[in-house]
Amino acid sequence: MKRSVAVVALVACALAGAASCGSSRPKVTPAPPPTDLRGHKQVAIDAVLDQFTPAAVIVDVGTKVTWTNKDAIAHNVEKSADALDFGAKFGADASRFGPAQTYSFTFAKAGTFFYTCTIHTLMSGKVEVVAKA
Ligand SMILES: [Cu+2]
Repeated sequence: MKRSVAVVALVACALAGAASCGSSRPKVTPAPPPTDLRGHKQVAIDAVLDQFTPAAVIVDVGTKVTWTNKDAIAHNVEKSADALDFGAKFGADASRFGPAQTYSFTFAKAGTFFYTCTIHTLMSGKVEVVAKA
């Protein structure tokens, strides 16, 4: 009986694909694909449950992005340390991004811009700005 359970497990493993099977290597969760919001003049990103949602977006050049803090605690929105120059002063500190506060920035140049909440360093996001086709 034990043997047939093992065989079933092996078969299930093979069917599910090698990646999901038994090794002790840490699982690497691929980042979800960015949310494609091209074609919108304005885009909204929430800071909620200590996450920026959606965390990664694609927008057209000239799009106004507005972050809204939907948590009960203060966050900030700051350029990541190694991020590209956003083309203008970017960011809102915690005194301007408390609960229910918003921050807006219009992305005037193309590029991939990384930002973060420096209070909760796992909170980070990315705005891919592309020239209109
Ligand atoms: Cu935060």
